[in-house]
Amino acid sequence: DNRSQNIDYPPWSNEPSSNFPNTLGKQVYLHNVTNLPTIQHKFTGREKTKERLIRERRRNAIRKGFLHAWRGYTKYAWGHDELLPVSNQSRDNFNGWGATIVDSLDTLWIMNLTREFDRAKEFVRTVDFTTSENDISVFETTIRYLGGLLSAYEFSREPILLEKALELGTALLPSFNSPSGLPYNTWNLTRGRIEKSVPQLSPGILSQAGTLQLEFMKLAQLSGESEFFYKVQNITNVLDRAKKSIQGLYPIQIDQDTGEFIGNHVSFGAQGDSFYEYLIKEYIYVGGAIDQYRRMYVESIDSMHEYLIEECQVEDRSNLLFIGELSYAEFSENMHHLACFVPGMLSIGAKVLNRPKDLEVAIKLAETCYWSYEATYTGIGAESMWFISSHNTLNKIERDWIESMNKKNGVPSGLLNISPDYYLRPETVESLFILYRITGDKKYQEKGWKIWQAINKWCKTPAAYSGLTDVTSKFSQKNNQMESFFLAETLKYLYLLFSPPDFISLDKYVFNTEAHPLLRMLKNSVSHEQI
Ligand code: DMJ
Repeated sequence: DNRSQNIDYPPWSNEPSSNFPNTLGKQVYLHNVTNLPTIQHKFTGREKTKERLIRERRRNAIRKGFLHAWRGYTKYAWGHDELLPVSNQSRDNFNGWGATIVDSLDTLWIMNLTREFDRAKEFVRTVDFTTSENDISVFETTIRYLGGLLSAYEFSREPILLEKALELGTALLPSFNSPSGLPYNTWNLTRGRIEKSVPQLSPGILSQAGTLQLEFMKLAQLSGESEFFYKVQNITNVLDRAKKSIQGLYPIQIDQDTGEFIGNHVSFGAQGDSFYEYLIKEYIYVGGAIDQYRRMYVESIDSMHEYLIEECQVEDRSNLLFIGELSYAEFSENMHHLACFVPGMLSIGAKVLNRPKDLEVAIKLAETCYWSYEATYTGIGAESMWFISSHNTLNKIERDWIESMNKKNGVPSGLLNISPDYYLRPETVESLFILYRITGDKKYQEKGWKIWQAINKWCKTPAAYSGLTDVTSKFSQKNNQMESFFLAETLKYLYLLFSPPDFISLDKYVFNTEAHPLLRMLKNSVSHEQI
């Protein structure tokens, strides 16, 4: 039975007690917040002057890159969600609340861009987060806007940022009012659920339902309203209880009416990814006080090792592993760029839960993610790759034919197929940053620097940075997109990779899936005094 032992006997109480100083709102006092094993490598010894100079030069280069993107956005797209970095127009794909501004707030703070931060903060004051013209994505709104506001609030303590987070969190709550309590994927803040009559058109998505918890728990902690916690805890409980054919592997679609999974497609890439990431991060956030998250994470990772990790067949690279998918128990050799967050997640979990094998696998998966950059003409990794696993039974003639086609098309050897576009995604540099902080191995900084050089070379436009249509080709076009996560995540992780290692320490913060750092609970820390 893989059901939680904790659901009916929660490890929190609703009686104020000085023994339980950490709270998730006024009604939830966490009993057992502990100081978990440390995550970061013990960086001892003084940095040599030459090394410091190189590191600082690189750090400044990333900051300059950020400013280039930011200035292009402010010049051509201020107040809109995103700049279109080739045509210098804008788009409003996140309800026109200025997604790039809100998503960038904490990066501005971290990079010490104070004037820019103040201007962005004043903009936030003008946004009405209570109404929406269109249906909005509950997940994207939560990770980009709510996460951005909460993180920036914890850094700056500017009351308006918490006020706006509370306004937005409150406006989103009705989207959880399905029969099971799982959120609808999209919600109209003004009119409610428009497509209610055709629920079969939009079953719940695992990553969307399972990646709200950190933000709503933090909102409960900071606002005093435990309701936010209860809502997302219920989602976790529904996912925990729903029947799975393999313990720990959650299908990516779930019915909001019944709370049961639909179909049997399992992925650590699109539509699954950050659900798994949040299990370990929630556990870390509450200082281990809610064991359910650890148990669910361990169940998932144990099954991931067993069913989803395989060896690649890449020439001259014997050690590379990749993470595939399962579709109705059939292994699929497809790995998305999105899944390159896995090495970071695994290595954090390896430290906190003392699981050395997870770190070994993380290191190998990170090698594969880096290889996916190194092996293309542009030095940038593709959106999706189909590997040839070591269990694949292709014969030599078939292999030779594939390799000759790969050569002709610029596809890295060892792949069956590729989706060659690039959206300025962060996952690989995210994992490099985390592995650097965990192992102290400077090779991760070198890899990150190479990636940045490639991005700067291929993606830079006169106004900002753009994604690409084909990372395998010297004729790659720019796709005229700069998602807000480029400023929120990709550039932040690169900047932190070249920052002193105790700056935004992983032992103090947990990052939401959009790279917004949130303060962790520590034993004896008092929630409302943390801010
Ligand atoms: C971001 O919005 C988040 O990192 C999310 O978890 C996945 N997709 C993008 C980045 O690729």
